[in-house]
Amino acid sequence: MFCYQCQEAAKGKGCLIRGVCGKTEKVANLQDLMIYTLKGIAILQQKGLEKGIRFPKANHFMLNGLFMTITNTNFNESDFIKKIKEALSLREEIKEQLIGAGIELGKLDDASTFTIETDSEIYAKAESNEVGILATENEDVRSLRELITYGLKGMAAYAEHALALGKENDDIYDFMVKALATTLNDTLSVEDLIALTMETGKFGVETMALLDAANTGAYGNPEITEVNIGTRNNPAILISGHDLKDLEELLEQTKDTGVDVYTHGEMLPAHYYPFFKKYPHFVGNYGNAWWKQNEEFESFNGPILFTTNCIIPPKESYADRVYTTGATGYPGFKHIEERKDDKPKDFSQIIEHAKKLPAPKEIEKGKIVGGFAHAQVLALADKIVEAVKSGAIKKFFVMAGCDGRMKSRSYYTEFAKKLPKDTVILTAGCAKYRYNKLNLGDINGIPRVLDAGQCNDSYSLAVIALKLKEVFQLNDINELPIVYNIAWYEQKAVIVLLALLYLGVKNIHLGPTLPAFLSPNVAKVLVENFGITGIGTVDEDLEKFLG
Ligand code: SF4
Ligand code: SF3
Repeated sequence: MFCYQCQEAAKGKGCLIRGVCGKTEKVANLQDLMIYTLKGIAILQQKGLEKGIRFPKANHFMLNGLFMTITNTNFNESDFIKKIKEALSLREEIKEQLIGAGIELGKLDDASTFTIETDSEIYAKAESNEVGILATENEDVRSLRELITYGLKGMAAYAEHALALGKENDDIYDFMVKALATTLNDTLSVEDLIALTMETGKFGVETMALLDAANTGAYGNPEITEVNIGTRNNPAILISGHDLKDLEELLEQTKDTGVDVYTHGEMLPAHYYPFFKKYPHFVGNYGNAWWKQNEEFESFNGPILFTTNCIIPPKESYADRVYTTGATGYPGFKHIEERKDDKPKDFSQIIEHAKKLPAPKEIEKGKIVGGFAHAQVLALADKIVEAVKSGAIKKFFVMAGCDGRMKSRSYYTEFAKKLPKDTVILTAGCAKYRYNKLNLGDINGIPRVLDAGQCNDSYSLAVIALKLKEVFQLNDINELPIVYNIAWYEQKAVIVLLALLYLGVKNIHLGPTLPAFLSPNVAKVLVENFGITGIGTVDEDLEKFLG
């Protein structure tokens, strides 16, 4: 195996034996084969697209297949084997359709033609040299191909959430197909791949806008909300991940059952949506970011439902209480099947399970405040502009992104604590857990930590920045008093980063370490054209950013 897609890549280079995330060598190889197969399908889809033929089933399959390979999403060999088999039969279906439409298939690469009969052949193919990341020998080409692929993974996750709410966009699918197919094209130059990387950012913005429209269309605009972090005395279910449709169905099915529902990690921002406030048994948020799940799931006592990443290998004490759905999976966890014929998912076994278990153990008390997505912040625009003009707010710090277990991430807590009182943090994603319980106070009633929501709601932060640029009549988004100090971990953060670059944001600080998949030359392009840098010590950085 060779994997270097996340911030925890072993020794800052790549995982070779077993992932730091817990991914086994076999799963890593199967994920590579999954991606390779999707690329082979994309090459065929592109032949159809050139003649105006789309393949909706393949588009949906692509979203789910990419999503399954995001860090901490799926650790199940059997899920990948099943999916790869489905991919191969889908691939042959597409070929038949193309031939039926009179389209010449021409000479096809291995990714579009290889065949497999048995599971052991799948394992053998997954291990073979032509399939993995290192199959691309040129380090810079490899780096750009992976950067684009990781961006597509993040895009796929967001597009799948939008799709669950009935929103999709063929332009996004067409781009994803083109980009996936292109990463196997050996005739492209480094310059071509850089252009494709920027285009990935453009479609990243479109996908986040689509998801924003889907979420706010279904559940209303997030609004200032106090979220309870204590517990009640009823049995309860903990829901984690990013999928709001799953949450809606779980809340409907737990209504009047005596079972409460709490959010964990990235599901916290669901509390900010007006729609979810109508459920009195939707009690609050339990715990912190994903990497604390070992201890927090243990003390929660009830069943846990994963709708997306981040899963970590469980402790035995709670493993039998964990359920997955959607793209997620883990050996031994029970899986809730997909919606069929427009019927909701069936969560009854989780609810029955919850009834037999004790209420959660309280681990903290109090409230956290959030709900500052674009509509809410723009409603406060006058107040914010006034505070900037009067000098009450000197600077904004965008500290969106991911949290993670690396010790060095304490940087973000210390940074938030040491920021002067006339600064405001704009956040989104699970990065917020490093400072959202610090009680950093407010400026003329505007809280000093404005949480827009999940990582995809970084889109809101971009909308806010563009609006402020307009209000202050600036020519360039970079003239705003905003510093970007972003934390990344997995591939959703990659698409957020590419989206910000596409929007013209410069001088982003990325930590706690720069991606292992950036070759020195690709890193140089990012530094020279966009001013991307890593982080230093808190004191050095504060001096630099405030100077
Ligand atoms: Fe290593 Fe991250 Fe890949 Fe897991 S996802 S194998 S931790 S690089
Ligand atoms: Fe967190 Fe996994 Fe990235 Fe959606 S839940 S931000 S790390």
